[in-house]
Amino acid sequence: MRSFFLRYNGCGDKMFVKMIGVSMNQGCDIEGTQLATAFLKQQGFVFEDEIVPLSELSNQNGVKHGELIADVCVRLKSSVKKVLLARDFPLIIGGDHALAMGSISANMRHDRAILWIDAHGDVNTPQTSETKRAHGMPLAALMGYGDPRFLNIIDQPYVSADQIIMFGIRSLDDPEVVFLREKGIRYITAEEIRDRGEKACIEEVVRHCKRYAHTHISFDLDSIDPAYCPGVSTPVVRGLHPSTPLNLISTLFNTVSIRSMDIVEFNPLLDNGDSFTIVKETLKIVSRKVNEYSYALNLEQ
Ligand SMILES: [Mn+2]
Repeated sequence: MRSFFLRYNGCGDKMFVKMIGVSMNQGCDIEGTQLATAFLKQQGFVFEDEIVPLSELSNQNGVKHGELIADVCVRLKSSVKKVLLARDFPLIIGGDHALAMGSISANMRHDRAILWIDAHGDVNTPQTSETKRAHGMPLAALMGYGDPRFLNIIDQPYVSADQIIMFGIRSLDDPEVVFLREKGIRYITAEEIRDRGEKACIEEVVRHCKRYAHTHISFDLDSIDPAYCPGVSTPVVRGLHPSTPLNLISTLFNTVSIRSMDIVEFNPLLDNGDSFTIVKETLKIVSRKVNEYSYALNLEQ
């Protein structure tokens, strides 16, 4: 299988999607997400780079595997930067969601929207987190709140609340609700999507993203209901139908400039094939949209 798709990127060069695998599960401490890259490679997907955690580093200061995760994010950040500098499209494959501290900090700009598709808020800090797992903390860290080792990854100015819009949320800890309300972050819950309808909610996200030059999408598969997407480490019931985030992502690629994207929390050990299908569908959308002409990846296997 060849790698990837072409589009003129304004400089007369062709744009390629470059997949970067992050073989990390230490942010959630449940077996499986660290195997996603190896699984996808077995299926024939081509990766530009793979970030593998170093052997166990210090586990101190409250956050589980904090040093190891910070190290992974620093290396991921430079890998993503390299792809961006070549004017290609970085597609980061998790791995748990803690990796977003690395992928997003590679291109921290005030003119960029961040779309966070997730069941969870991911705005805990070491003080508020009950589990002390880093995959519940990346968005707070990107805003400047969290473990100093994580803040070291991130360049200032930090992400501001205005830049962020969240979609599919339905599992928030009490301190996360306080955080989101205090900062004024717009989060669209799964319930609101059912009540107001998918179309109206997608339109709201599009309006948000249009206010910025570029958008980063961070797509956590646990936004989808576990009945349709069982291959995730921390499932939450009453989630989205798979078509909802896929329609959202497809609409955004049609209407705004998407510059980078994460697909996280894919756990092949817990999957029955349905989550893999959703990953492939997502990759199809990205490949078709990034390449105006054709897509070289054969995803019809
Ligand atoms: Mn998440």
